[in-house]
Amino acid sequence: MAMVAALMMILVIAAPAAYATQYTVGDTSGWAQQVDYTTWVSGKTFRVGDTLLFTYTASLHSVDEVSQSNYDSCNSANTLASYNGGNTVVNLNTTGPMYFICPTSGHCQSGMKLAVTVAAASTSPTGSPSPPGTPPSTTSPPPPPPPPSSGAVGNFGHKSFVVLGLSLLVGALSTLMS
Ligand SMILES: *[C@@H]1O[C@H](CO)[C@@H](O)[C@H](O)[C@H]1NC(C)=O
Ligand SMILES: [Cu+2]
Repeated sequence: MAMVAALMMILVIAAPAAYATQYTVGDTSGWAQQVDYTTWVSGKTFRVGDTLLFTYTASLHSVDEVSQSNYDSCNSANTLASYNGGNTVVNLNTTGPMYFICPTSGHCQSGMKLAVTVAAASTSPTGSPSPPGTPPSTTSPPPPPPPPSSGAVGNFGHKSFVVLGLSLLVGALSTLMS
C-alpha cells in the first residue's frame, strides 16, 4: 500500500515533464549561419513549459533575446537577455512571441535570427485532462483560490479529477491487497 501510494506520487510529480518538449534550434545544424530558421520554425508549435536549446560555437556566436523591432533591424544594442557559452537553454515561460538574434557582426543580417511564438501549455493530444502542475495557459494572473465550502462544480479543476481517480485506484488496490 505504501509503495503504491509512493508510485502514485511519482506519477503525479513527473507528469508535467512528459509534456514539455525541448527543441534543438536548427536541429543538427544548431545555432549557426547558413540555416533558415524560418523554415525550422514552420510547422512547430512551441508551448509554455517547452525549452529551446541553442548549440553553437561559443567563439563565433552567442544568443541575444531582443524586441521585435530589434529583431527586424538586427540591433543587439538593447537585449532582453544575453546568453553565451555554446550551450544555452531558454525556457519558454510565457505566451507570445520571442525573438533571438546572433549579435556577432553581420550574422543576424545574413539570417541568423529566430522568431518563435509561444502558445499556451498543452493538454494531452487525446484531449484528456491537463497534467497537474501545468503552468497557467495565459499571462494573466490565476484566479484566487475558491472558498473551501462553496462546493460549486466549476471549482473542481482537472487536478481534482486526477487526484480523485488516483484515490479510487489506490483504494481499489489496497482492497485487493488486504
Ligand atoms: C523562466 O522562468 C525561470 C524560473 O522562474 C527563470 O529562471 C528563467 O530565467 C525564465 N526564462 C526566461 C526566458 O524568461
Ligand atoms: Cu553568429
